[in-house]
Amino acid sequence: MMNIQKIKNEIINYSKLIGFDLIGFAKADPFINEYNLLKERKQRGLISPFEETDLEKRCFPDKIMKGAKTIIVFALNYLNHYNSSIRFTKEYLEEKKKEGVFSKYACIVDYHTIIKDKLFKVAKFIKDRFNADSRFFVDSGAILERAAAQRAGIGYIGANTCLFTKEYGSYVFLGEIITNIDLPEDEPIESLCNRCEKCIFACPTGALYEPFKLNPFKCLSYLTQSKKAITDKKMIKAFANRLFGCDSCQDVCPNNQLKNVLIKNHREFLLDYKLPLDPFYIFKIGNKEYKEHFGSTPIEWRGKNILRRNALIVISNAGELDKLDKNVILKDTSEIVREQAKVLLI
Ligand code: B12
Ligand code: SF4
Ligand code: SF4
Repeated sequence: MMNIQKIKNEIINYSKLIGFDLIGFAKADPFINEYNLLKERKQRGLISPFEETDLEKRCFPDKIMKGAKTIIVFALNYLNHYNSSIRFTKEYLEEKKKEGVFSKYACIVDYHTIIKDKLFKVAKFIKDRFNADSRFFVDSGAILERAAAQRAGIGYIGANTCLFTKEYGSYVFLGEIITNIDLPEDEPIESLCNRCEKCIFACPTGALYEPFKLNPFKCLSYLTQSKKAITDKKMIKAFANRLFGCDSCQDVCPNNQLKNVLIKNHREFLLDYKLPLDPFYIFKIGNKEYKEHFGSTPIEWRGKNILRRNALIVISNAGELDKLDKNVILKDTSEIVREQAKVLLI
């Protein structure tokens, strides 16, 4: 068997060659602190539907792969010349009041596809070159990606619960490979979170109810994807003109200011057209146009009517609901849109 440091270097070199920005290695040991944290979250009813409910699976890597020895964590920067100018600050949202805004991760090509493709290649490389088994994950509820990234020295977790890298701030997607080769681990890095709490003050809904603690059900990133009408008037107001996703707690962080972070401009994330931002157009969008505009973005999988529900809220928050025919929107073919219309018209 080849020297393990050499194997590690080969994996790093190959991963960089196919475009990953950061690669870190961690032991596939249990995540005990996180297990206790998740048990507490479960008791408080704070596990979102996007998460695996089997906490053992999430915190004990050998429950997802027998003989797991190493977790290799990958980060990919997603800022480019199209999305990096979008800043979810109060001023920016106010300036764009009559237009909708998409968060930076949402208005580009779906990261699941891009990262899965790269992880598949690395897993194949590991199999072909070292005859070792691996399993890969991106955004699957089954692995705590931020905790794994922290352990692998990719970055640190800030008070807004995001994983920050020194190079790219928190504007990175994460992916992992769990393998049965025992590779040398990397050291966690020092945190640059100065606990200024700018992220907490910027959160418009109180979802970040204390540093490092997030209530997913109050988070606008969650609510813009939820399959129910938003009934709480305070939440509706806080929605402002968000069409999908929320970046407020990231964009205000001193460690995420564009002068401090690198923009990689990975071409594979770029759409070759601009997304429509007019909430009226989006509200009336047909299936064909929805597919054309959003088919390759991460917005697509939630379906057209969730985006139309969000557009209706944006129109209402801009004080322009009277431009739509009340009787038509109350009889919309989509139940979620009808329910939202009822709430907004009361
Ligand atoms: C469910 C989920 C959501 C939910 C809940 C988010 C949450 N914070 O829990 C919702 C829909 C709200 C969401 C929103 C977003 N998400 Co999300 N989400 C996930 C998912 C599937 C699971 C997250 C999870 O396990 N949450 C449960 C909590 C307990 O875990 P945690 O966030 O890791 O919490 C850690 C900290 O709280 C920390 N901690 C707790 N106490 C303390 C104390 C101290 C002192 C310290 C240092 C740390 C610490 O330990 C916890 C465990 O690691 C992951 C993918 C994955 N499998 O990990 C993506 C993931 C976390 N999401 C991601 C993204 C991009 C987002 C958004 C930025 C999207 C957007 N722009 O709208 C927002 C960010 C909102 C935010 N502030 O977190 C990326 C994050 C990348 C990064 N750089 O951090 C991930 C990793 C997906 C990916 N593969 O890239 N998400
Ligand atoms: S805004 Fe301040 S408290 Fe929040 S993550 Fe950034 S440095 Fe930490
Ligand atoms: S993504 Fe938006 S709503 Fe969610 S915690 Fe951050 S600022 Fe709050």
